[in-house]
Amino acid sequence: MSKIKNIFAREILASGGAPSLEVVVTLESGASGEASVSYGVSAGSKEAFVLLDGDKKRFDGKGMLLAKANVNEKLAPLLQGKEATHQREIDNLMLTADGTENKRTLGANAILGVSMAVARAASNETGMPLYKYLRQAFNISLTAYSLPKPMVVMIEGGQHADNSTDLQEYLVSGLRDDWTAADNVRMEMEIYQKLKGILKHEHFSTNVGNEGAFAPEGIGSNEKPLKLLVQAIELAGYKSGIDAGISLDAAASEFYEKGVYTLATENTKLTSEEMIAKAEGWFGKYPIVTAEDFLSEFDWEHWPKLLAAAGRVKIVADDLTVTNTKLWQKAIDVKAANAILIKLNQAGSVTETVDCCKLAIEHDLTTIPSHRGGGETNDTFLVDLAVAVGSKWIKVGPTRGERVCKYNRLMRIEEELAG
Ligand code: 2PG
Ligand code: MG
Repeated sequence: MSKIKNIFAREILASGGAPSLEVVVTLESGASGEASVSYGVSAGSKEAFVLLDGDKKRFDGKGMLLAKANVNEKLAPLLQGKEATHQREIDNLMLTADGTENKRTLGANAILGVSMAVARAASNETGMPLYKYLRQAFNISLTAYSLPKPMVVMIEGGQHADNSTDLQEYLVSGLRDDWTAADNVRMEMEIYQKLKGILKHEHFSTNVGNEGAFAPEGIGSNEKPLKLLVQAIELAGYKSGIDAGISLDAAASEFYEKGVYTLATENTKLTSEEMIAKAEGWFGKYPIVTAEDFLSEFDWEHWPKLLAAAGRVKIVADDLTVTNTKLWQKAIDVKAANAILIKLNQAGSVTETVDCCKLAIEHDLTTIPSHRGGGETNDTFLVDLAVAVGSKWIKVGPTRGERVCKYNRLMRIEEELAG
């Protein structure tokens, strides 16, 4: 048990070359914790508010000096002397001080940075690894520890690349429960390398997008990547549908307007029903295991129809539910989705993120903690969270330091749990 002595924020850089926030929390005992905050490119409209400076002369308005000042001048004095292991109480104090539904006053970047750094400091204080500490702090007992399998972005388009697919992400998801996390990671990277060879052979660029996945310019088809992934899985010596499946993140809110889904690369416009029919067709033809945001966050009424048509495929909500317990409860009630993408910065505090995961656990639904597109950092909190709440997968890009550090953390945890 130790009280918070000092909280300090600094502006750092995130993966896209724009600022983010890093927070250091020091306790009276001398223990400390550090955390940094990520943010997205194709963010959902109801995500917690990221406070940016708006000063066009600095980082084109994307500076985080206001959020930094809110940590150093408002949150630090508020929390000094508070018991670091009382995470829920600390988060609640910050939410009350903010006073808005989406953290507009202090900024979710400021609040989350403090929230994560407090959890790290407390875990260091208690001598427990973060995943173990989180289970204890939030009394997570319904699920056992689990080592999530990687869900790796292999091809990216949409807002994450130029002139690639309309759909945002094509991923390979590990399926073998009887393999180690390290084996699953190895498989993914072998598939990624084979995919590179296939793309080269077909004269596509192997340049990468925001998340380190290939962004084949001019591919001109939203279905073609599915074929390429099956080929890559098999060429790498794995069985598609048994060792590895395919996941999709359409990020469909980005190409939806007033009931119409515009697939610009194919020069096609589809209704919601036609999108659902497209999904069903693909589900029958490819080893697809999850489909995320296949419909827009503004098209709630069609989500239940998609879920009803999905069969074995898990329907994942991301922009629809933005790691928000109320929206997730609504999605569960209306049967819009049976899996949820979890992003700490969508929620804006550790407590709210864990509560969203717990709601999934209570309903026996799937959680998938995820990286962010253009504003990711080297922080690996999401991996410990995934282990703590028993997530089935973690969604992260295949290359670049801010992505592979997540897989490296996963393999370290595996080693630690094996004793
Ligand atoms: C998503 C994410 C991460 P972004 O839509 O799931 O891949 O993208 O962080 O840009 O919202
Ligand atoms: Mg998404």
